[in-house]
Amino acid sequence: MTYITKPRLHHPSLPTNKLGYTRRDYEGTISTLCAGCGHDSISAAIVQACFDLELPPHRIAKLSGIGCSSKTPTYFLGSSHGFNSVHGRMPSVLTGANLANKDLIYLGVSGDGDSASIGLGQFAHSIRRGVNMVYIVENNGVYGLTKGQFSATSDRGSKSKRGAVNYDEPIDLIDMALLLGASFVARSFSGDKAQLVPLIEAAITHHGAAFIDCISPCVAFNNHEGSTKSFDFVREHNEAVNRLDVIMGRAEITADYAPGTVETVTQHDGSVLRLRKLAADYDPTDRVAAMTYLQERHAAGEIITGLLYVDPDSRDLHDHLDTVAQPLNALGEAALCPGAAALDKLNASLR
Ligand SMILES: Cc1ncc(C[n+]2csc(CCOP(=O)(O)OP(=O)(O)O)c2C)c(N)n1
Ligand code: SF4
Ligand SMILES: [Mg+2]
Repeated sequence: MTYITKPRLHHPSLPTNKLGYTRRDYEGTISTLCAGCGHDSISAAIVQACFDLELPPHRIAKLSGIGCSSKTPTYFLGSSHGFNSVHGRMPSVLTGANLANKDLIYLGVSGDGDSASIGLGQFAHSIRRGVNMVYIVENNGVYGLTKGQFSATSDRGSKSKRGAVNYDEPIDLIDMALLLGASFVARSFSGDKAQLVPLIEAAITHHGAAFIDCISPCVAFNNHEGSTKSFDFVREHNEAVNRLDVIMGRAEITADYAPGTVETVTQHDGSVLRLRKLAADYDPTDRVAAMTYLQERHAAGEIITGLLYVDPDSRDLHDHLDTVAQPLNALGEAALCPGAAALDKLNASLR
């Protein structure tokens, strides 16, 4: 038996959203990950975000590669579409699915091994193409599933469980996402649900490539002294630049804040991101300044979290390709195959 179904019994007075679903309706099977694994907290945050946004589960497609992180889509959104692909290949499968049916919400779940090693090229191209998706890397700095080898995001000088030192420079997927043109970039920590849930909600409402690097400690192989991805290390070095609220449907903003401490960003679909500034000089709409700030703070040993960059006027792959409004998988044969005369005309226009 490769999965354990959750018992359907639950408290009769669990809150429901406007679709009539409880939080349980967004869950999957029982997790088989190690007790305490950070990845399970990310699954719980995804469940909460989809419940809060009142998303119909059948409108969501979850895709992943290979790894403990990539196993997690089995543990959430049990009624959604799912595709568990090959190691590092989630982005191309997601891109293809998105091109065929742009009406679904695409959730790509990956690991640091899956995205920063074997899938680095795939990660890069899906981001630079602006595929409309939420791409979450559950970053624990190791290959958890294959028993704790250093991954490409392990910091130089950090130590494995057995004391071996990593001499390689790390790849920072946030730096790469910014450089490659992602229109939404955030970093969070699996141990900070209050920060992570609104970031996932904002990423879902974002139109374009939304990337979240979520530090997610591996309790089996990378939670010891000498690791920079352990619960203790991340808690001690975590510096959030802002705190986010997502307001759907232009609801009135009622909370009171001191002038200058709140920044609002209105997205494509009318949703408003309300950012309570924790670092006074941080502007999440300035890509170049964000890159400089992150490099400087990284050199000072800090792990910067929060919404790091957002482009409110973002475009996606379909905008770039100027595809028709109707999803391609819903077009009939006549539209997809306009016939020899139309092809002759096109060929003639290119001569
Ligand atoms: C083509 C291929 N190469 C190697 C492997 C072996 N393998 C499975 S998972 C994995 C690394 C997983 O690490 P990560 O993506 O960080 O996920 P984690 O388990 O840490 O969540 C590797 C190397 C594989 N399954 N397929
Ligand atoms: S090996 Fe690590 S990443 Fe995998 S389930 Fe266990 S704690 Fe999580
Ligand atoms: Mg990993």
